[in-house]
Amino acid sequence: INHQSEARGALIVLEGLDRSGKTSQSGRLLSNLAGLGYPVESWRFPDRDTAVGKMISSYLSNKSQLDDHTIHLLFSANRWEKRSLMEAKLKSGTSLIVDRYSYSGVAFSAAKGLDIEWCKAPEVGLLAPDLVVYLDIPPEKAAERGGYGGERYEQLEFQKNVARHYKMLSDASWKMIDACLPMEDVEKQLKEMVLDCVTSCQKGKPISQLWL
Ligand code: Z5A
Repeated sequence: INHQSEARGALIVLEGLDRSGKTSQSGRLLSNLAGLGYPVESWRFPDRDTAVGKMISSYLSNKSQLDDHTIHLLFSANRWEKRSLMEAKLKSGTSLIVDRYSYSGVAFSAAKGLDIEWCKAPEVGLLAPDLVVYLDIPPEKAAERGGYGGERYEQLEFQKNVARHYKMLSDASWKMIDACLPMEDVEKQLKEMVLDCVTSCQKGKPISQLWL
């Protein structure tokens, strides 16, 4: 099969609490799609390699302090830095698997008490995902998984609050996967959902923008 026609790529976003398995599943999905011959890349936000990303990274590891509004705008700016490249990739036929996006931006800042509409405003005009998959895990279960607790935000009460805000942001278009299932089961469900989405993008579904 030739997947390399003028067909555009799909923008696939994985969301979920810390330790829900986004990184693991991004890797598996990347191999699965690449194995089927689809041009695909895996991205993540924050992108810690840019100048803005370095400020975010320092904040997350508690090496610097920033006002809640300031860090919110930096997370958003970090997505804007990548917007034109993202659009170019999609138009050239490459699908992108993105680990966290604007929904993380809003859910985490709103969980700190910032107004949700204020949080959404700087995201308006970024590219809208073609598919949002939420890896659903109770915060208590996530906390039991390895490596939890090192960075800012990795605290149970805060994660519960983030989960509530994700629920407020989700709509009927989101696909949910029970992230407590074995990794292979999550992988299989994710692959099926994503193949459907990639196909509809190839058939000409237009690229749209967030929250307009
Ligand atoms: N943040 C924000 O505030 N505003 C924004 O705009 C954005 C982000 C974009 C850094 O994110 C923080 O920035 C994040 C949100 C905030 N803070 N928190 N919390 P990050 O992306 O750099 O880090 P992360 O997303 O929190 O975490 P992570 O460590 O990458 O988790 P994960 O990707 O979801 O999970 P994982 O690494 O694939 O798996 C975690 C462990 O669970 C690992 O040991 C796995 O082997 C295990 N695992 C995974 N799946 C399973 C299953 N199915 N069964 C059993 N065990 C499993």
